[in-house]
Amino acid sequence: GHKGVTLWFTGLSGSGKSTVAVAVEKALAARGVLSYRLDGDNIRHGINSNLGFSAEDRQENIRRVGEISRLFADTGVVVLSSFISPYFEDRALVRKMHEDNDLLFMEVFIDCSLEAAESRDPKGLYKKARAGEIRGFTGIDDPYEAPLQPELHLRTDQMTLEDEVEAVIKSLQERGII
Ligand code: GGZ
Repeated sequence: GHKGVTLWFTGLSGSGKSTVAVAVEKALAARGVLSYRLDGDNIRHGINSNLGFSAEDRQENIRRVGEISRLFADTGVVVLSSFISPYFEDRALVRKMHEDNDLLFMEVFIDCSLEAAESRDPKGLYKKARAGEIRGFTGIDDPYEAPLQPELHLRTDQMTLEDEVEAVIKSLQERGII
């Protein structure tokens, strides 16, 4: 068996967090490793549907998601959590929740220039933010505090998805998790 762990993907909207998480999920499944993905799509429409994007609401979003990740990790599953999680302090709290419970936590910085993320703009949200139709959009008029010492740093505007998945799998192997 393997130890439970949370891989915490942090980065701008459109940086590729969910894309990498989906591909890692597939690569783990191919190795017979059970994983579970958490992201805005299954969380912000459900348990966190009462939260918006103020600093306070983002903090509460991340706190709840951190607790959910911790519970899943405790079952031995590899948890793949993808949230912008723009604040150092909020990510540090999630790390502490895991470490206080002897659970592994790996912060994966999905690093992509604002220019590249904005040019992808899959949902047209950057365009709306630039037009002032969305206020407080991360990277435009809201902060993103980049991790200083992430366990993994993936530059998605310079790497292939295949290489990114390989880097994640390799770091799980090096830590003896899989
Ligand atoms: C950032 C926003 C905002 C604002 C809506 N700022 O590209 P997406 O659409 O699918 O990813 C973004 C998602 C971010 O939710 P998170 O739960 O990951 O955020 S946080 O960790 O900061 O709590 C984007 C959409 O929600 N979105 N408004 N103002 N992203």
